[in-house]
Amino acid sequence: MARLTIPKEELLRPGHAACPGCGPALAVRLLLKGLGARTIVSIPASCWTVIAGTYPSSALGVPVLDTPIESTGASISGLRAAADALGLEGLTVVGLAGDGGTADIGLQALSGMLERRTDAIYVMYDNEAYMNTGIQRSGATPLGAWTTTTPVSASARGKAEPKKDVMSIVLAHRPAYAATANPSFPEDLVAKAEKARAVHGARFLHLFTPCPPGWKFDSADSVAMGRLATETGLFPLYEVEDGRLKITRRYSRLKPVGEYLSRQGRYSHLTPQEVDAVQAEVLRGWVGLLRREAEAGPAHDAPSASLLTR
Ligand SMILES: Cc1ncc(C[n+]2csc(CCOP(=O)(O)OP(=O)(O)O)c2C)c(N)n1
Repeated sequence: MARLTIPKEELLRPGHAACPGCGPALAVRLLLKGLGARTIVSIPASCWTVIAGTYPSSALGVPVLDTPIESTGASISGLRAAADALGLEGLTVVGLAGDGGTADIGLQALSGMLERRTDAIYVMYDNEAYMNTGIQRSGATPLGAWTTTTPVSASARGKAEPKKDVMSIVLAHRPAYAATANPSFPEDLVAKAEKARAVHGARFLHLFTPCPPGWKFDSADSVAMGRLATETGLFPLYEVEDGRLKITRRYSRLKPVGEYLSRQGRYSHLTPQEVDAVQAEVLRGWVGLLRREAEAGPAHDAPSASLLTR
């Protein structure tokens, strides 16, 4: 999957309003290098609304539609219908939503867009909380993580529930293309964006995007944090095309997940036993992914006629 060169054209301009070390900013900078200038982006209420800024001084070199937080999926379906009605050729329609706007508030509209096979790319950038409004937990916040609504106290240990598996929900809709990507692996991310652009139908990208203020780590460490997430197996890189899953960054040995958790203030309360529990969960997920990749046929294949009664 890795490619050798990354396009030089910058569609995220200098002077944007992201925090230092912002994972979502880096991820979208790379994403747009892969998607190219003939792209229109629908952005719901999120950090990215602020990062892009307001018309006419947008930091993005592509047209932007600001939308209500719950409506990303519906809005890109509308944009696609409008582009088709106007006969606009070669336009890539993209929704760019946070994990709160995707895993929780916009899930219904995402499901509708996937089920209708809307010819568009839905991108979830995952900073694992509602960051723009002050670090509230989302469905995508991981187990044990501190947020302002999952405190750590004598009676609470951060988020009590595991991270919502949005990719599995998406894959149940049988999209034309879906992939995870991480700006700490830029060639892989750009290659997946290029591939997503080339495929037609409903497409989905899950981008892992570290957030220094929300996760409580030094802004200089964003790229290192992203690398660790994948090298520990916590955020594996893979793609699914026509139901076939392929791991795009393979490791024969994973780093211990403690190396990742111990560098973030949101996990500073975890005991060794709690870290062990996360480790066990990560290994289960990795083994499940390997198994899924090794499955003989794609999930979309027609079942064998021998399964039918006669
Ligand atoms: C229906 C609705 N509820 C709440 C809000 C307030 N709000 C604006 S941005 C935001 C955070 C969105 O979080 P996420 O989608 O994870 O993106 P991030 O801020 O992390 O980039 C919220 C809750 C809103 N705009 N609309």
